[in-house]
Amino acid sequence: LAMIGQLRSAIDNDELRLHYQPKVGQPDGHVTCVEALVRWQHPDRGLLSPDKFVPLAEQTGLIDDLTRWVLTAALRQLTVWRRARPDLSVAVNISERSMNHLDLPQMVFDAMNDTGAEASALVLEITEGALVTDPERAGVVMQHLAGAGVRLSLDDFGEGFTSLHTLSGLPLNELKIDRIFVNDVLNGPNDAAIVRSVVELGHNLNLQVVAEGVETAEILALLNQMGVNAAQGYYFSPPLPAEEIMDWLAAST
Ligand code: G
Ligand code: G
Ligand code: MN
Ligand code: NA
Repeated sequence: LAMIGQLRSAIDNDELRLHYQPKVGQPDGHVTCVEALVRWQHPDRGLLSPDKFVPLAEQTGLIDDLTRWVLTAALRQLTVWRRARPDLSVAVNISERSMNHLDLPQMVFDAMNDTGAEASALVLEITEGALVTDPERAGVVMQHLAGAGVRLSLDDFGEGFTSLHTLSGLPLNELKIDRIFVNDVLNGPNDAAIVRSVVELGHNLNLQVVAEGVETAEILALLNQMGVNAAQGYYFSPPLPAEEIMDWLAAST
């Protein structure tokens, strides 16, 4: 496919862009983390969303180069932001394939060295699905990263089938409740019970619990009653380019 070669040169030629979406602390509204979400500024097709090329990168092995690019760009941006906001951290999404790569920790440490970023300023969001293929290997990778002080978040939680045994053995800091449940929390027959249970489970395991895909004030109010630690979604802000997210942060605090 022509697209593979184009993606290869897009990575090499800095045609990728990062947008950032805040995780808003609850109930105080203080933002301590922004999630980096990659886009491809394609010469003919405009700004492409990750759904259009991240799966391709996963299938072809380009994902390691893409992840390296994202980590380096996000940490470079973060070191600039931290001069004004020393408590800010950045979250980077790690694909299933990279999660099962024993080389991932070294790639992360290299990106920290190249940018001068501290481990504690980085959160890696690992989709729950990444733990299914080889939970033991993923556990080894996570232990290595956590041992160096990198924070780990389990993304899209509730979508997969992580056993409670696996969950309790992993060095996690955060659970992100999948937006499917969050979206239906007011209307779905069981979604409120699911979200409430996940918040309680997370807190019993000493994890921060983040709700993603929050779109209305009513949903946010219910999530606050349930005790979520942070919320993210269009209600607060869509993913925005670096300059715009800083304006948003300045205006919101
Ligand atoms: O930004 P958007 O909502 O369109 O993202 C769609 C999906 O792409 C999400 O599941 C998100 O986790 C994933 N994604 C976004 N950026 C990255 C990235 O840098 N690396 C990986 N592996 N996935 C990403
Ligand atoms: O899987 P991950 O959490 O990384 O996915 C992030 C994706 O979710 C991004 O592509 C982002 O655009 C999308 N997103 C962020 N906030 C909302 C929201 O409030 N509603 C919906 N439907 N999607 C959202
Ligand atoms: Mn994510
Ligand atoms: Na998610």
